[in-house]
Amino acid sequence: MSRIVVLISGGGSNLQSLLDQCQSGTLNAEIVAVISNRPDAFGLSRARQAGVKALTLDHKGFANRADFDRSLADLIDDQRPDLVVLAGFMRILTDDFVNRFLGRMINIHPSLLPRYPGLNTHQRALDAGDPAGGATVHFVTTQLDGGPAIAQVEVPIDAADDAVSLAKKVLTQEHKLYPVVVDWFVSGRLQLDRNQAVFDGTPLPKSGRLLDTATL
Ligand code: NHR
Ligand code: GAR
Repeated sequence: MSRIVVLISGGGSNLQSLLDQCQSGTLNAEIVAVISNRPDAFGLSRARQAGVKALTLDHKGFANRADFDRSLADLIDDQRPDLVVLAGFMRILTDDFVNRFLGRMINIHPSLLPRYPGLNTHQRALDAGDPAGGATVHFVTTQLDGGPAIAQVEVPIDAADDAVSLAKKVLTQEHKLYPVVVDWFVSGRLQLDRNQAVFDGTPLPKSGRLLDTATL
């Protein structure tokens, strides 16, 4: 069974969705550890509640990013994961770190990449008058939120939406999207090949596969 390490910084609702699907057997994988850079992250309690090892590596205890990232990478390697999953992890990772886990680390980002890499994505989509927001799962590369996309979901933006309501709607879809992509990876259907995401032997389109919210 595939071993997964999940990195978080906060609430961990995406983590919860993955924990639930591992627990129910829908996802044929074991979350062997959850690591947070913030000691107060609620997601750590979710891990403990599920009987999963919960670890904190506080970035505030390090002089610089390179030192923190080396310790984090060593801690991850200790867990012998097949896949590293970023789920609301809020620290930019150094090139050395990314290269250690290249091809076996994915992130979920709350926008329709390549639109709005970085932070504050929902407000930026609203300010631009976009008809839809969404989320993207991508391989993590040294290009921030610029690694090859694997899959997306779209969420329509209504006139009444603000950043909070849109974030909530997108997050609900993230909870469905992320386990699907993790399943693709652990079942051997998904690879990173020469900076392209390959699914069932076929390169995926630039923005990944668009999954229909109705069938997720
Ligand atoms: N690192 C690399 N190299 N590549 C990616 O694609 C990464 C990454 C690290 C995190 C998640 C990403 C997101 O989905 C992610 C992708 C944090 C920031 C950020 O600016 C930006 C993007 C993402 C995560 N972080 C601030 C920093 O200085 C701190 C912000 C805070 O602590 O609240 O690290 O959006
Ligand atoms: C999610 O919307 C995720 O896409 C986003 O933060 C939220 C985490 O929620 N990630 C980022 O913004 C990464 N910079 P969760 O902790 O409840 O899963």
